[in-house]
Amino acid sequence: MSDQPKIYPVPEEFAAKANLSPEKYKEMYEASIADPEAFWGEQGKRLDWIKPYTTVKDVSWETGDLHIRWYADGELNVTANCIDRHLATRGDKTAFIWIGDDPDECHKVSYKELHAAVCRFANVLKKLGVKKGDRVTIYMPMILEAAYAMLACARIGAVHSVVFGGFSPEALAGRITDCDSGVLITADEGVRGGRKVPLKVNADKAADLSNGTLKTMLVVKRTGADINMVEGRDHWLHEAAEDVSSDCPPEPMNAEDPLFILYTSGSTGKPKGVMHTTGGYLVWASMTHEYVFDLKEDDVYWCSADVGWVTGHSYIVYGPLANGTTTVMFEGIPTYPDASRFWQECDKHGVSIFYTAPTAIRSLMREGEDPVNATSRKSIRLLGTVGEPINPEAWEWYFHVVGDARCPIVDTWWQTETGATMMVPLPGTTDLKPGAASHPFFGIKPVLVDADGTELPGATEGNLLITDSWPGQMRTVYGDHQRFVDTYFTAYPGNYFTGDGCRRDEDGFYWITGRVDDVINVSGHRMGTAEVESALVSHDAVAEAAVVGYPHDIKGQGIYAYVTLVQGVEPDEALRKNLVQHVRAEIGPIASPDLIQFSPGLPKTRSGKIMRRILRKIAENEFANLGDTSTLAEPEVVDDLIENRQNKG
Ligand code: 6R9
Repeated sequence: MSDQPKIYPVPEEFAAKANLSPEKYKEMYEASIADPEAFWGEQGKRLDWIKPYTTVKDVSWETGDLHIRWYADGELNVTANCIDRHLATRGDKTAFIWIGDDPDECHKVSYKELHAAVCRFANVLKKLGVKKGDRVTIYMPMILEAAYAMLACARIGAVHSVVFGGFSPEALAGRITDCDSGVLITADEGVRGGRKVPLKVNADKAADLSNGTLKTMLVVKRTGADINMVEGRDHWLHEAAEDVSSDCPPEPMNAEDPLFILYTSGSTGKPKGVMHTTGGYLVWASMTHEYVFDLKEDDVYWCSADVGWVTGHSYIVYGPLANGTTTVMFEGIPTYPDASRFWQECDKHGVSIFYTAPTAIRSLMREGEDPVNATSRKSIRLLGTVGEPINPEAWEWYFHVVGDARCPIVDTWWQTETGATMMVPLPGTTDLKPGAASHPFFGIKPVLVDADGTELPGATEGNLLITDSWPGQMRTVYGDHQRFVDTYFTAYPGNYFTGDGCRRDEDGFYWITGRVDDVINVSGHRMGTAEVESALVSHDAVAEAAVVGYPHDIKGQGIYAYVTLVQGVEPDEALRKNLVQHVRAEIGPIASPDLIQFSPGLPKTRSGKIMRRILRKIAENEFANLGDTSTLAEPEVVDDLIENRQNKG
């Protein structure tokens, strides 16, 4: 790559029909910053309110009195907005296209059918005793019932906590107990890439580990596997739904009532329960979905994420349904049965908007152009990415090979905490620079600062802050408001600290450079190094562990673990495998260390702090560039680390 990144103008055919223009973006953006009250007061009207709001924004980011409220006296129901209000005009329109792991399996659900399915599911929850405000954990494969379960909770005012189906029983149990969730919705098994995932078996283990927190399990039959049902605790959905009505009135919710909790990794401690509320979140999810994807009524929209992540919440379920969109839900993986799968399905269903992650693009790129060229992809008009910075090579491949240079790419930067997209090259409004998150969405004011919090003007690089609230901002860390204050509002008082580094170029485009904290991004999934470390040290053979990220061709970042063994234990290959297995069991396969280096000692300061900077450099193969090592207690440790560095696979 040359140092000068390429610039692509908006493809002409796209620009001619785009909802936004550069002028319109500028006008709306300026209005959103000049008078947020007026701007968001107007945007709130995109929803149907049972009781209209009379106040718009009530926010303080002062650490002593931190509160975030939007539309605070309004009442609404999320599912009334995502389903009921479409029935008159879009009742027969397809809400979901479900695509099975097996290419022969596919199922369409109209808005009318969605209404009945969600109402029935909601009535089952009621029958099981679920009440407004109760926390319900959802541990599901990518089947329609996962979406029905989320919507059924929202229908009756229960708070859902979706846990990714790839997480281990231990990780699931931790999330169940943290939010005191008495009900779990799961399936007998999941199916991905032709392989079965033993969800109910995992759920049973999690129930045992939850110390009695979990009282009720609702089980969806997916594969028909022979599973253990516990009398009095476990219920089959199909049996429980036999005698319930397909009508369930939507519960009126205050705009600030919780909608969901979603656990995400941070730089310290156990995962945080990010809490989102009802009104502001839905305004934000629906508005960003409309503008980011240049939405038209007849679009067939496919976001390939899993509902276990925030992208699945905002951009498979809530945003698209609030906008009456036809949204695709895919059970499988991009390379099964072969690397043509995405594009074959796009052709089959006439997908017009396709949104995926850089890691998926890189894994397909490795298979070459033939699997792509074997398909038409003519229906696609817009492409998107999310989850991590996209490297320019992958961007170019996506643009030229997948999109035939006809389709803009929306590189959407955002976080679980932000609810939905914060920065993006809005389609039709800007030239495209491969790898740049580009420009702020309406209402978002980014600022770059140095470590002391001094604002850096012009073309520069620094830590990324956001200066003012937006409706879809997380409201708190569930059960630990102080952690919310400490994590996001304390380092740079008066601002929201994203944890990301960012560069602003001479044209004013923003480029996310990656995390500046101890969070690594593996295949677009956030992983706290501290979490992997504590999983490692929970193994009997391990005395100490330090985990860092290193560049990985497919995953973006790989997990590199330095492990010091307890006295008397000899390192060998069997132990290495055993440690990987142990981490998988503690957290899940996504946390598997890619490389483990056994090291007699770790580089520490005289006060005992591990110098991660040095460990990162060694993992990155940058021995010449270790920086200041003068504060090391035992400098010779570093020589050993360099000598025994593991090779990147
Ligand atoms: C939506 C989501 C958030 C972190 C975020 C950043 C990275 C996400 C990105 C991106 C560069 C993009 N990230 N999208 N970096 N360009 N388009 O991924 O949420 O799982 O909470 O991760 O992911 O580092 O801080 P989440």
